[in-house]
Amino acid sequence: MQNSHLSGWVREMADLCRPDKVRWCDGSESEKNDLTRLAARSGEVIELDPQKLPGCLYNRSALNDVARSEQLTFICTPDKDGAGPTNNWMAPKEAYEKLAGIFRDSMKGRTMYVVPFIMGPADAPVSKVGVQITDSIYVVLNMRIMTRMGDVALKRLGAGDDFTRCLHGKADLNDKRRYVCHFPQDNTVWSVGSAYGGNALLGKKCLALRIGSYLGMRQGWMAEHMLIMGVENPQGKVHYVAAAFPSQCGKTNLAMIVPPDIFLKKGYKVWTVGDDIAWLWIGPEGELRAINPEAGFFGVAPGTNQKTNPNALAATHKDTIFTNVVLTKEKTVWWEGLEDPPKEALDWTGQPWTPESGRNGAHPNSRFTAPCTNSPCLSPEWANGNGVEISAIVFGGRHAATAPLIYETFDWRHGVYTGATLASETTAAATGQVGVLRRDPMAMLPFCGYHMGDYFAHWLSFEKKLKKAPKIFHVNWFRMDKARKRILWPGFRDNFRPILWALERIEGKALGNRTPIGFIPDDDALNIEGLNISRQDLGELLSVNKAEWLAEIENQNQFFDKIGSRLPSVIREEQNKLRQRLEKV
Ligand code: GTP
Ligand code: SPV
Ligand code: MN
Repeated sequence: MQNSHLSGWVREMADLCRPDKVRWCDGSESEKNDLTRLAARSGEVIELDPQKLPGCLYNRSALNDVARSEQLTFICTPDKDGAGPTNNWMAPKEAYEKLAGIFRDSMKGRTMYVVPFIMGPADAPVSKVGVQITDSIYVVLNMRIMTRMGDVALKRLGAGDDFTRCLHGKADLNDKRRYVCHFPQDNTVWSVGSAYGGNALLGKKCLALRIGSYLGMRQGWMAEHMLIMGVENPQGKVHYVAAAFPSQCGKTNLAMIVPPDIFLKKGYKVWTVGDDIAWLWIGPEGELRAINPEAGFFGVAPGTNQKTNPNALAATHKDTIFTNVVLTKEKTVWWEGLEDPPKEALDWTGQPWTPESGRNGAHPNSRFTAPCTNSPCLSPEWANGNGVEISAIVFGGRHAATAPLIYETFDWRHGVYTGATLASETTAAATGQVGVLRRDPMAMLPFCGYHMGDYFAHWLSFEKKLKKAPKIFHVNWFRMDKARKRILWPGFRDNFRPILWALERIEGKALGNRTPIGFIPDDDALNIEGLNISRQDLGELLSVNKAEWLAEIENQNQFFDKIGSRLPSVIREEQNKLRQRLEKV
């Protein structure tokens, strides 16, 4: 071990946690096999059928540890204002002391794994090195898929001190003693008491979004909760789209979308660059560029099937880890929405389960961890360290009413206002009530590592720097009929249609109706060839209701008041302009 900063820190953490052993991970295949064997022996994972699902593992989490714990997630800046009104805050000294108390001796009888990793391609100038310490083999095996892990990261780090220090421990998986704490000033994350997803795979939401967004604000780039997809037209021109939707609102599905058959026949193709996180910066020509800092997909299992997302499904057929899904007798997996339910199986809690048992077999936030390289539609540019040029930014959420299927904002400021006021009904991705409308600006409410008002200002600051600003759109796949019984839009593959409209707008080809909220597809501009949808439903999907929108604006004010004096005046100006446009009609 050459790097004294790293070895010193690891020694310090080992002195705190007192593991029996410290094991440095190199990322090799033999190490993977060894760790798999150890985890299978302890029951931490179950090896699945080697013929049907080669290299695949099954895991059940603790019953109280099935989603991100937003209430237990803290931004620990020296003063409370640094974290802002939308984050939980703890003073750094208090947080270190409190968590040290839980970490102390917590790895006795266990092995401490040291996992060096890179977020981003190994050679990309914008990539960042992290080192995660953990006592969970399951976490190591996940990090191995989700990041560039092992020697490659040590090589990139060299003798330097520039790495995010990520300490993770399961402790006793007690949610009364669970904390996910971020120390942006120290480039450090401490997480204890959970082994699930974003709480425990610290490269993902903790480094790539919370610490990343803070670094981006300081250094002039952006870390966003966005998928990146390339849409290739029949002439072979590829436009890249970055889209921010809150958790469980369709990023993975859109990132891997298979266009409807009529578009496939015409020669359209979609390429996935990333499905959850984008790092964006301004390129040499004043264009917006982006990379996917991850190397795997941590995707929602329920609802994924051959019809909704065949590409995601295909990505899970080898070298994949399944968490909290149904385990069949044949050592294969199943979840709600998948074809061919098993006759007899064990549910995500390990109880006997049949399709007739009247309860879900898989947890609603059950997930697959699959390497990006398993994806049949992976973009040839996915690991290009110079990123791809973004032509369009899309914001979206779950709205039963108000927001139409798609609209185009008038300019960057109006687009930033639209992102800043993004709202969505809550989902199972986080612990808490499901289906409640909450403001989730840029889909970053749980992930912004600093003051939300400053975050909006950071977004606005790009206006001057962007010579080729992408157009900004808003979509809603979840609008319901008046009785709130039925989702009006078929969604999934057909989401390609509004996306295509957006790209044709960029090329100046498609017509849009100017409305107070932005441009909406002209009756015939949205290609609905081969789609079975009534004119009435379509009309409703593309309608703008003045009373609903005025109420929406009123509702935004509560959120603005919460942000307080650091809300940039441009955001209120944009809101006023929208109100004036609405009042004119
Ligand atoms: P995170 O990984 O939590 O960030 O989620 P995500 O944004 O990647 O969402 P994902 O694509 O996994 O979709 C979440 C859920 O929404 C799944 O159950 C999907 O089946 C469902 N879903 C995705 N797209 C659509 C759509 O167009 N219409 C409807 N009705 N449901 C959708
Ligand atoms: C999300 O909740 O947005 C996820 C899953 O992508 S987790 O990694 O648990 O944050
Ligand atoms: Mn996500």
